[in-house]
Amino acid sequence: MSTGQLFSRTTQALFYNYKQSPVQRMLDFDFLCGREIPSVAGIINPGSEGFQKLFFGQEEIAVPVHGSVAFACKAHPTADVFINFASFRSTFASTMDALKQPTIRVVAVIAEGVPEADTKKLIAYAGVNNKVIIGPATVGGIQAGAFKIGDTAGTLDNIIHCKLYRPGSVGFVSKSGGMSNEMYNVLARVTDGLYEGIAIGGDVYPGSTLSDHVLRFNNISQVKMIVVLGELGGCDEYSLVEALQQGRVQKSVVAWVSGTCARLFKSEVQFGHAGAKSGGDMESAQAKNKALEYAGAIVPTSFEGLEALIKATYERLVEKKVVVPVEDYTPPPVPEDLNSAIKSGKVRAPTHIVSTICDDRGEEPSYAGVAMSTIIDKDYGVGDVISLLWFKRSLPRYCTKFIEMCVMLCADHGPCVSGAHSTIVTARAGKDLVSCLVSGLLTIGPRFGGAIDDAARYFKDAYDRGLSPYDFVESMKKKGIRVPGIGHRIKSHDNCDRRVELLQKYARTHFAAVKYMEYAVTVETYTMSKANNLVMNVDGCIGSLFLDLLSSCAMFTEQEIVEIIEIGYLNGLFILARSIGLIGHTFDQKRLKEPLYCHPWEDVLYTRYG
Ligand code: Q5B
Repeated sequence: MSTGQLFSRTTQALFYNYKQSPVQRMLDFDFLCGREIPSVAGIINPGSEGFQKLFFGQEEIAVPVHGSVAFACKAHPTADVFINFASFRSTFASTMDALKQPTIRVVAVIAEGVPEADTKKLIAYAGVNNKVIIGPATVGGIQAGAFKIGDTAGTLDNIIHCKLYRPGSVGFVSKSGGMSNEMYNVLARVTDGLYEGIAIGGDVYPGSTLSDHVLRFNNISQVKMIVVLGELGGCDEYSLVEALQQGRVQKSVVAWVSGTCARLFKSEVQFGHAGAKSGGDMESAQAKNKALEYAGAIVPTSFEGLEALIKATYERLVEKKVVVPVEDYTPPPVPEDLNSAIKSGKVRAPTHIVSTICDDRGEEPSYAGVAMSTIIDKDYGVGDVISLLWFKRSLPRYCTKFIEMCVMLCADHGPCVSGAHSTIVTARAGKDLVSCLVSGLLTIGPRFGGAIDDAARYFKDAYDRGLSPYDFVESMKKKGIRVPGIGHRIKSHDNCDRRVELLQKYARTHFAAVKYMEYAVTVETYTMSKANNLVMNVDGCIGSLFLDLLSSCAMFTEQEIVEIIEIGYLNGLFILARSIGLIGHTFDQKRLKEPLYCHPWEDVLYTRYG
């Protein structure tokens, strides 16, 4: 790096307080410039470590994330620029932390509103320790074709338009970041472009001044002319006047101090920047422009004249062969992010998930097209919600009430059944709620609670084929299959299952037809002639009654009914219902602070046979 250079094509930075967009913009700029290594070596996100996935051209790279400035500097000893995106509240501490690191040479402070007292301390520390601060309240800076700080120069389109992907011959320094963008445009139009541009920031006390950078540019051989854009307020421009008067700047300086309109106001005017306010006469744009011109800068009579003067100065330098205009080329295209390309309609991409039951976009989520507010306003019950989310239609209330009855009646069946037992043992082993619930749910299957779908399948098939109960049960026996929905461990002819009675009574009253259930009853009559406990159980009852609901409510085609049975919707009713009880058993055990369960030895037959 020649004297005065802040950056090069190998400069790497540490980025404090991760913001995806500016970091990605830096990497996109790198790719555009043909840099070989990314300009962001690492990210510092206090308290978190790992990596962030970002793009370097088309390639996805992992940029390391560090939890502290010291760790980051140790991990990346060649990264000598620190880009600080901390808020104004934490800027002082993090900037001071960075300035104290021997590896850090340049610190860019982006935050606005940093207390002046803090900035003064940072400036003092940087001065003694030979470090450069850009900012606060700045967008940063850029060395064309080499390195860019954060959001400097805006979008990729603007960077390409302003030819910032390759170095030109102009050194530019301004207070305003916004005006820098405007000026990069002007420079691309009337010169061979920018070499380096710095926005020192609009605070009263900038970390580095206009003259600091002009003097640097004066030492950079590639910079052939210098453009300065000052602002009313403060006295920063006078140090440049002094440098010019002392002959410390040999290169042509075109300068303009904006804010001449402040004179039109009767009282003191504060412009956008903290430092940009009309103060005494010396601080006026007019006085500064005059002083700069007097000291030898090329100063137009108005901002409108600035572009023409830059052009004339540049052409004179070309004529004198001080500037040999750089040759232009087309930079490589930077791949556009898929999201922005989709947004602008440039590309289309196939979706990876299809969902038809719930839409959470927009102002209010909806279930199968019914808005949440309708569900609440119209007093929908959980059966109506199941109807919408499982069957994608609003079933009549007598149907959804039947669903609710199934859920309520199957919510629990005591602590001794398979599911509850498992959940209780799990809870007593100290496991969390989800584990306890899941251990119980995992017992649901063909013998316990999960026979509803099979009951529906077999009853439907037997009834539709016109099989007599005898033929049906005996054919099942021949195949070695127990009739799903028939049989119970406890319940029998003399110990009826009240749940079955209640559901049957409701269906007989409200359903248009109960042919499948009546068929199941005839099967039950036959199986009970074999054994007292071969009753229609709750699974068989729900399975057969749901067939009746589906076929008699006139809201499903035969094809849809077959699909519902084939997919196996109906075990879902038991799973949903029993989750309520299993959760209850978990809380119960935890509330009782029951110790670890151990099954008694006496209750186990220890044998070597079997
Ligand atoms: N036999 C439920 O059996 C159970 C027969 C059968 C023809 C049958 C059994 C069965 C079908 C599956 C089913 C849901 C395993 C049940 C539920 C929820 C619950 C649970 C709760 C709750 C009970 C003795 C003799 C044998 C068998 C014959 C038995 N079932 N024949 N069709 N279906 N059912 N599951 O009492 O000649 O001696 O060899 O698999 O519908 O899970 O409350 O507990 O809310 O939590 O252990 O209600 O019926 O009788 O297996 O010793 O059989 O009867 O062939 O004959 P058991 P087993 P044999 S509701």
